[in-house]
Amino acid sequence: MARIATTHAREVLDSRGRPTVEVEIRTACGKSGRAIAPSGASTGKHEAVERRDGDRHWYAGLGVRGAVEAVNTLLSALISGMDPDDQVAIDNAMIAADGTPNKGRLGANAILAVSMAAAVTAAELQEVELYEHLHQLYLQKNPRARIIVPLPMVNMISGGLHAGGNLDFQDFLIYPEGCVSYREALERIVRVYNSLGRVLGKHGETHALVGDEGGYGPSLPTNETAIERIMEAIEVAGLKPGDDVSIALDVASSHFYDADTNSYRLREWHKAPRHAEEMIVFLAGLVEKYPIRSIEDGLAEDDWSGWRSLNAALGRKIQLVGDDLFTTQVGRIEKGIREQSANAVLIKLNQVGTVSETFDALAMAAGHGFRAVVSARSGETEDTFIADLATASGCGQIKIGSVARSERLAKYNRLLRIEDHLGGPGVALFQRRVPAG
Ligand code: 2PG
Ligand code: MG
Repeated sequence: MARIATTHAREVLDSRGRPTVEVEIRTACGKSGRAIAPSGASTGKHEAVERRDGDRHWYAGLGVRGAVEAVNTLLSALISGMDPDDQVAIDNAMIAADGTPNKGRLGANAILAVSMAAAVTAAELQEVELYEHLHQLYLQKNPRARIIVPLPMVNMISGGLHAGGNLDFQDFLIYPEGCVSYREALERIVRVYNSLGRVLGKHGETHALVGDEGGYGPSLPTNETAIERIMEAIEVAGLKPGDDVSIALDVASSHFYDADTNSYRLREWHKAPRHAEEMIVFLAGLVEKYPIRSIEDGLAEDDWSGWRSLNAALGRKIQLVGDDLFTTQVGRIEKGIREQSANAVLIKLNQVGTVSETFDALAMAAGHGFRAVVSARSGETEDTFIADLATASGCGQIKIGSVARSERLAKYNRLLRIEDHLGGPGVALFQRRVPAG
């Protein structure tokens, strides 16, 4: 059995130039694995806590030297001598050492980077691809899982907290529909992205500036205008909206939800307070008019009764994804299943803080006919772990951001390598359409 000899963390930067935690694990036999924790901007209230120093003289308080220290002292000693293949034991030991329900003491950024690095090291030891190793791990929780190259849900226009508040909705995305391979799907996405740049330019709208995830960040009068521009871009690219390319939204509505009045305040409503029922009518109107296949966070993170009505209204027609609602926590997903609040869950490793708990969330979804979308964060790095995770779990969907900025392209390119490794286009199992619930 190979044993962990050293675990070393350092502070590195994410795609917004903010510090994050990188961890490198080495075994006695000289194998190693490295991983970096991502970081969100539109974070959910119920996420595991990312530990930051708060020292204003170091990266304006955003430093992670405390989290790095926690790895280099406590966690390093804790997992020394353990087998990197023993993912559950490593994760459980770290959870126990932290001792809080939200990993706030040692920091979810510290714990997650160690957890991911252990998986990368185990794959290195076995001399298998990371997705193959993750698949073996996941089979223990979901024996029916298959290896599937995921369908990408790709950001075209950014708003909300990712683009300086130009639009209320956070992401306007597309799905390539019915492609025979991931390689073909990616080409189609880039075609629409480039066409959208020209369409925005034609309308005199900014297309030179991109948001945190590489989507265009124009100021548009309404959220619907963004959908209109994407529809036009699909057609200009010579493709058919709905058949060749469909649309998805991440409304990220927790950020314009006003808890005091239990209402949603959109700029196009002049911030007049409107209740969940009116938001549902608004979203249903968009679904009626456009080929929208998926809506994420259509309502706020604790508006459970609103979500139930939303799912009753639209859940049979489209995918309704809980991101801030579920925050990748098994308990919240279980509640959503029980209360029929949604039909899909967004999966983000750092919302829960370990690889094992992420698998628990995926298995919980799969076991109850819930769809799952593995997702990047708006603060990302060159780390490509999620491309392997999505493939390994066979969940069928991934959300990485747009096809610009290398922290995004690193993952898109990793999926090209994975497809190739699995036998190439047409041979590898590729998710051609949004999976049925
Ligand atoms: C989301 C994510 C990714 P953030 O809301 O789904 O787009 O954003 O990482 O800022 O939470
Ligand atoms: Mg979201």
